[in-house]
Amino acid sequence: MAEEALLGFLHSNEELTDSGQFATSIGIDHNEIVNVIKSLHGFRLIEAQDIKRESWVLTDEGKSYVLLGSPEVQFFLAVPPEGISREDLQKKVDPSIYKIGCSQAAKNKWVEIGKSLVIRKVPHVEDRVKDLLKRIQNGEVVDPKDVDDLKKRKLIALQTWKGYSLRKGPNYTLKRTKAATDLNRDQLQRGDWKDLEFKEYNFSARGQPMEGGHLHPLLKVREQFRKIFFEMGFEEMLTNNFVESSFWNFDVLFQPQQHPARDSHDTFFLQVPSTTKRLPEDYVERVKSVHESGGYGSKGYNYEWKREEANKNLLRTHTTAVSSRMLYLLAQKPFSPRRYFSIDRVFRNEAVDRTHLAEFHQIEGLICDRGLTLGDLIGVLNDFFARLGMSKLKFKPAYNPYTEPSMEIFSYHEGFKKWVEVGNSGMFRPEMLLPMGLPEDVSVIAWGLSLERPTMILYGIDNIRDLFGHKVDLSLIKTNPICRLGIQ
Ligand code: FB9
Repeated sequence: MAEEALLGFLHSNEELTDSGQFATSIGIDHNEIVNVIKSLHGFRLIEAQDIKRESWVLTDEGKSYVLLGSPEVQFFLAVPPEGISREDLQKKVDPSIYKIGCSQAAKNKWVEIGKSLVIRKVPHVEDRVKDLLKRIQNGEVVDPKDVDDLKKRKLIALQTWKGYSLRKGPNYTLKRTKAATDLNRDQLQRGDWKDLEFKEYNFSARGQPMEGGHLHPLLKVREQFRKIFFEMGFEEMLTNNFVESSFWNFDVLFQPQQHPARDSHDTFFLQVPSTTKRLPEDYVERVKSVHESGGYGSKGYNYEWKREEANKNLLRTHTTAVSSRMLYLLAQKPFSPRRYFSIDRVFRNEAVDRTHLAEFHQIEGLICDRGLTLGDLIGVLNDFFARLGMSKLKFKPAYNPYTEPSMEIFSYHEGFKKWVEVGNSGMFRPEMLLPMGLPEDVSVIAWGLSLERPTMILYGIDNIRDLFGHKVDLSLIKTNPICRLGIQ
């Protein structure tokens, strides 16, 4: 109806100058006309120009004064010619009118407000405010000074009306045929496809939102790291045990039993089951011996190593516990070089802050081969981080209980214009490798970093709770962009 009326009007008129007046003339709501105009404009059947009109309309308070009179007149009329006590007047006049009416009537010098008596000062008054409001309601022009006074009293408000003036567009037609949106078998067989007008493809239209599963940013970044490790010939280690014994998490790494990291302030120990059930006894003896009295060229730590300490179960503090298990298994058969990696959760009983929780995902890579040197470690680190887009590295000597030498890894971040610590690395000590049974000329280079740090930087998240945990906004999970790291 509205579409036919609009197209019909333009069929016999050059221009439809005002969509608002047109809507009134055909008795259709202007909003409905506007929707039709937007659709016809989209298909170029019409050309629409915006019209914007501002007009004053009465507020609810203003409308009530047109009906009941202005508060000052209501107040004046409540004062009898002989005067009235203030107490009686307050009972007579509506409380919502009294205060405004009293001040306005006094300001107009219509009444005199004595200590106890209110008297008239004029015999009668004109309700000018009511008259002005009625004229504005009728669309009449009113003196700007009066408009300003009424606006200040919040009796009128400015209303902006938006409409359109219309002309025929390049695709104008008196009756719009519904554009066909697909070509089907019947149309082809009947041949009436020849008479159809097909809707143009809107290549800028956004696709329908995919309702389905969504990957968490951490998982997207993890996939990029897995891809890089696989490209570099690494195999993924099995990391499906959050619970570990202190033996595999610390002792086999030659980490002494009195090391602070093994304290319950830094580590989550389990109450049930508090101890591990089974360890390879021959290997335990070699680990005990290397801690107490060294061997393999090492003098050891010279303390009494306790089995019950090694038996304690904990939540693994690093994925290096997984690396130690893999290397031990590797040492139980004839040696062949290997490249392993792992990416999984680790747990530390440490103070939490904006960027650290009591757990994080550790990424760890290791290469086990004969005659590896620190140069090989630096080389593989440059290759690995270059694939992440970080080509400018520098290394700083560091200390780890289970690697010697050890290096902190730094990369120059062009965005932050500063060096950012991107990981830690080192060569596993002989006191770790040789008790496992690995050949003497085999060395292992390894490095680690976290998954959360790169993910937070890549996704511009500065609080870890927005990325991980029960407060994560699900819309982040649904709408986070794809992650493409480094060389593709
Ligand atoms: O991830 C870290 N930083 C990082 C990594 C990537 C990155 O990419 C950006 C896109 C550009 C940005 C930053 N770090 C290691 C360094 C710091 O964030 C540090 O403050 C936090 N570290 C964690 C441990 O903190 C409790 C990150 C985590 C970490 C540290 C060391 C290892 C693993 C994870 C290790 C190891 C290791 C060493 C030798 C042999 C085997 C494993």
